[in-house]
Amino acid sequence: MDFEAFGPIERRPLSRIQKIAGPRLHASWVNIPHVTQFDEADITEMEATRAKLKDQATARGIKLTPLAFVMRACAQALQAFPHFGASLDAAAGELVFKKYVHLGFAADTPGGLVVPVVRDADRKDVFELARELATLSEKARLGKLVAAEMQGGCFTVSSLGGIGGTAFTPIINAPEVAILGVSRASQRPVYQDGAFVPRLMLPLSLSYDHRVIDGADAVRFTSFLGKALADVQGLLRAQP
Ligand code: CAO
Repeated sequence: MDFEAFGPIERRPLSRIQKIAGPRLHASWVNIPHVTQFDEADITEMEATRAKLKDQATARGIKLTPLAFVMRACAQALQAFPHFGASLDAAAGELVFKKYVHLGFAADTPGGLVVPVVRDADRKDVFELARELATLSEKARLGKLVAAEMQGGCFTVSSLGGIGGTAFTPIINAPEVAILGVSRASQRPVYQDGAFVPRLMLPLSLSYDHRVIDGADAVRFTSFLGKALADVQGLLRAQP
């Protein structure tokens, strides 16, 4: 396309990350039948508890962000719904179930989008998860992640909640079969016991591979996440 015919232009090369991620995102978009399920979670108590724990976390050098709680809830949901962490081996006609819960999270870096992986997320509490999220995202921003730190994920969380938005349709990070998008929490009127009360609601956008997951299970999964995020004591309970 001759854009110069219409006015001045400038050409800039894609970043190294964009060159790698672009074809992968495209392949996922065209090869996987995506459906996105929207839902919301009441995180009023979770955020009140997080605020109470902030000083304790800071004393341990940890920034306790909502993402750590969301990752904890996802680890619980993946134990309850193992096929959301599986991979499809279409050639063999098999689903591959993994006996581990490694969770990826999308990190925005100056070079582009990368997905570091928190290993054995099901065995980590919110403090450990928060510490690892901070360490990995800092490494990502500095361009210092090694390949092994971006491999082996079972499921990905993409949080845009720190920036804004109400919902989006995340692209599945193949060979995974589902990804959770998180948008910005906001105070909303919720009808409870005959009256509207202000509750802090977190928007969830779950994209899934419809060859592996059906719509009913997707809603069961987001409903489970909603309950898990509303049960802050459950999120804080020590791990086996
Ligand atoms: N709703 C409301 N506020 C939220 C929130 C949510 N869902 N999620 C985070 N916040 C708040 C945090 O509490 C924090 O506020 P304070 O500093 O007052 O405590 C602030 O937003 C910033 O959070 P953060 O960005 O430091 O931490 P995080 O754990 O939410 O996110 C990371 C870490 C690495 C995911 C993030 O920095 C990032 O890169 N996000 C972009 C991911 C992305 O690009 N996804 C898109 C992929 S598809 O192209």
